[in-house]
Amino acid sequence: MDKKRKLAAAGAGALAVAVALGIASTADAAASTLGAAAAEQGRYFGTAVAAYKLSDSVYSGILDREFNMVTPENEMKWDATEPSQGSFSYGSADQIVSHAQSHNQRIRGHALAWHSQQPGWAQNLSGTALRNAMVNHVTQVATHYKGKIYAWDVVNEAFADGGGGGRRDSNLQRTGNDWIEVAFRTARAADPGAKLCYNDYNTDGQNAKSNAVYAMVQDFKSRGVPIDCVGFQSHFNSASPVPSDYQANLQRFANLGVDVQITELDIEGSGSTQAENFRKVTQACLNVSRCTGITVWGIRDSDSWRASGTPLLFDGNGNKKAAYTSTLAALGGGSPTSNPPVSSSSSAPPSSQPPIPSGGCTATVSVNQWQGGFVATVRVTAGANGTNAWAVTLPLPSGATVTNSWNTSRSGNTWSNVSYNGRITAGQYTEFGFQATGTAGTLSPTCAAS
Ligand code: 9MR
Repeated sequence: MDKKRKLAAAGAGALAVAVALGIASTADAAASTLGAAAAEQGRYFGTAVAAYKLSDSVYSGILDREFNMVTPENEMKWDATEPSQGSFSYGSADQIVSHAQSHNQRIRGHALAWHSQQPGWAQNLSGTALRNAMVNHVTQVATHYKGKIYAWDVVNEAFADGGGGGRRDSNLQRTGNDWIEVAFRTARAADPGAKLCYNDYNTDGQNAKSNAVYAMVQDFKSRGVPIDCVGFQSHFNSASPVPSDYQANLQRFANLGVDVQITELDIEGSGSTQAENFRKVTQACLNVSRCTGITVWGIRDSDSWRASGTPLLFDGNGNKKAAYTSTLAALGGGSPTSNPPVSSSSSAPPSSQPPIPSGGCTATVSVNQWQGGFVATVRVTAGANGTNAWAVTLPLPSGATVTNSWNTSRSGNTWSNVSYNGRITAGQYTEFGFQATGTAGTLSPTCAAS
């Protein structure tokens, strides 16, 4: 039998199994969207969003179908959120947050402290007055969004380009070299449940600039300055291509004990070259276990800050490009035959004898606890036969109250898969999480698969 027919036969066998078990076909098909495919890999797939475009139905249709993480493109920046000193304006950012929350999308906050897009009044401050204004800004904005943010870009683009390996000159830098750690400590105090990231560009490969960021993260880790993640913007074009050591660079940061995230991905170009570049970047993230997700910097080419370079996954009409297909395939999604459902029973005898569906699953939990609350991330790993669906039993101590959750559906102490993350290939995992008030204590999850 040739390869194609073999795959088709395996697919048909698995379909019969699914029908015999009464399992919804959505749980069995390879994930057909970026967000669902990434979730099956224990990761997210996000995009930058502009509030004023949410009323465009093509735009929001793609957003809500494909993405499960959202970064406000400009709406949470200093100029937008504090246009005059001490007077905060959250309208557009709140619009994005409530849209995301009602569509099961998490939020990357961007950006608390940055030399650019400062309101005029801040640009005119210096010294202690600016330092105090920055601290107040971080406190106010992080408090306003407390409990709603997966990760904050606490500090953005603070290092200089070129070979010097130093800090970028800015009014913030001139308040003292410790301004970055002050911003991180302030953000942690305001929203202890959010991951705190340093975010930059031209740090995607190993070079003087990324070495300087690396040294800062290493220093923060050794002195207990709170930092949880590093964002790699990943704006690529022919003058600044995907570096050959991209994955190695992500890995060396992950080895410092932080998550890494691809935060503003766009790659100028078209056709198969662009598709291959997106595949490479996606694969690099998948190959680094602490690479928790990928965000592209806009939905359609026409939404891009560099629209003329057509750097995104959808064309101006909202059609999927070759780069979309290669990205989805790299995530393990796509047409069912390209990634046939796992079931040891696809070659099992006829349906009178129901095939054994499961090789079981295991669940582990990691907790980020702070005074009064915690975030739990639960990893569900499939046993030898893979899973079609799973349920994790996780009793919480009394006094703990869940305030929100993601990638799961909860009933009491039982946390189940949702439509897009029930099927896990043997040995692979997916992750879900929740935030709660109270104290986590020792959590002991148990997992059941079908
Ligand atoms: O995409 C953003 C664009 O709409 C703004 O005009 C621009 C202004 O600074 O910022 C763009 O987003 C930037 C991001 O916030 C930080 N990294 C570089 C991004 C592209 O310039």
